[in-house]
Formats: sequence, structure tokens, C-alpha cells
Amino acid sequence: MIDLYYWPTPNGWKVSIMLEECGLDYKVIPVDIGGGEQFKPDFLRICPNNRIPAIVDHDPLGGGEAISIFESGAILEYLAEKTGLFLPKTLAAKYSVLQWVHWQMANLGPMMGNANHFKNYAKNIADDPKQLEYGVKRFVGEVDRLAGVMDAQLSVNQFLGGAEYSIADIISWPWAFLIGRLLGEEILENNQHLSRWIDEVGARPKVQTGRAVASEKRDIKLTDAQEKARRELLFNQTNEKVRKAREEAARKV
Ligand SMILES: N[C@@H](CCC(=O)N[C@@H](CS)C(=O)NCC(=O)O)C(=O)O
Repeated sequence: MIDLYYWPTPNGWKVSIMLEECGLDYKVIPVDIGGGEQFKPDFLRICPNNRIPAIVDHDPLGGGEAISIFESGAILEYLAEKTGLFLPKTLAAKYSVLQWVHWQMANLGPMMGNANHFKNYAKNIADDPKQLEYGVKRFVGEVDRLAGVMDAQLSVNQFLGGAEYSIADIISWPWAFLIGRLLGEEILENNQHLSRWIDEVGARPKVQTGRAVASEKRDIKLTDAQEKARRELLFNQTNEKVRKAREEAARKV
């Protein structure tokens, strides 16, 4: 059995979709990141970076003690290795997939996260909207460029890693399908191959079940005070603020 430390966000969906696609048994352990549960010592011992997703596999590949993994890219590589699914075995095909997995982790995810932050969240935080202009320009520009990178790849390949559906698609889709919402629908009109792939991957039944895991938690309406506390927790993290929880986690080892 695999414990999935999870909240219904793009990075969480990568792993719930992979677990569904692989047909693995898993138990969802919700980590309410707006409520600060990512700072609990028990969770920090699994993920010292206080971010979901993370997994604990009680029946790991090769037997032995339970293994815990954080960072969605490492989790998807592990699950692909465990099941022999969605990562080709031959050298060239394997690295054709892995280069896109690492591309997603270093590019699409962080740039879309920052674009969303400056465009949508930060306006409730910044004293002066002018402070946000450069951030919006920089990160929206990057997401636009990255859409073009995917579009070019998908103009000659059915999937991101090549001819086969793989962890490159599973890791990229949960961010990519939100591009239209973030930048406006014309981005998809201008990148038809990307648009085709978003629809094709999104139509897979297991992608839909994976994305629906604990989706009811997204519908919870917060009061203004709760929303303010959530912003403070998520967007005002410093070494000093997290230090106490980290030290407590280390003491319990
Ligand atoms: N690179 C990490 C990113 C994980 C991440 O940013 N998770 C967000 C939710 S989508 C989170 O847990 N945020 C909690 C926080 O900022 O304290 C991964 O891909 O696993």
C-alpha cells in the first residue's frame, strides 16, 4: 500500500493521476496546505521542503523497509520503475521521456506557479499594483514561450516524450491544461498541437479519476480572515518562520 500525502493542486494531481494510471493501491492522506499542515513535524520528516506531494511506499520495489519520496518528478520516476509502466526501457527512448520530465519540473511548473502568483494572488498582497507589473510580464512571457516549446514538440510527436504516452505527459498535463485559464484562450488557438494534446490526455479515464481525487476540498469557501491567514502561510515563508517546525521534526527522528 502507498500513502499519498496530497492536496488537490496541479503538483498533487501528477501523482494521483500516475497512481490511477498504474492501478496501484493507495491511501490519500490530505495535507491542508492552506491550513498549515505541511509544517507538521510528521510531514516535514517525509518532505523537509514543506510541499505536497509525497509518498510512503510500505511495499517498496525490491522489498525491505518502507521508502518515502518527495518531489513529484522523483515520485513519478519511482512509480514508473516499480510498475514498469510509462517509462520506456531502451536508452534513447527513456531519456527522450526523462528530459521532458525534468523540463516540466524546472520550467513549466515553476513558471506557471509564478505567473499565477503575480497575476492573481499577489494583487491581494502588494501595497501598490505597480510592484507587480514586472513579475507579470516576466512570468506570463515565460509561460507563453513554454507553450510554444510544447507546441513545437507536439507538432511532430503524438506525446511529449515521443510516440508513447509516458510520465512526461502525466507530469506536464496537470499544469498545461490550465494554460488557457491563466493566459487566455487565444494561447490555445495559437498553439493547436498543444491544444490537441491537452484534449487527448484529458480524455483518458484515469487522468479524470486522478484529477478528481479529493476535489471536494477545493470547494470549501473561506472567510476573508481565513483567506488572509492562508496567504500569510503560503506566501510569506522564511527560513526563520519554518525553523522551529523543522527543528522539532529533526528531534523526533
Ligand atoms: N517541485 C515540487 C513542488 C511542490 C509544490 O509546490 N507544492 C505546493 C502545492 S501545488 C505546496 O505544497 N505548497 C505548500 C506551501 O507552499 O507551503 C513538486 O513538484 O513536488
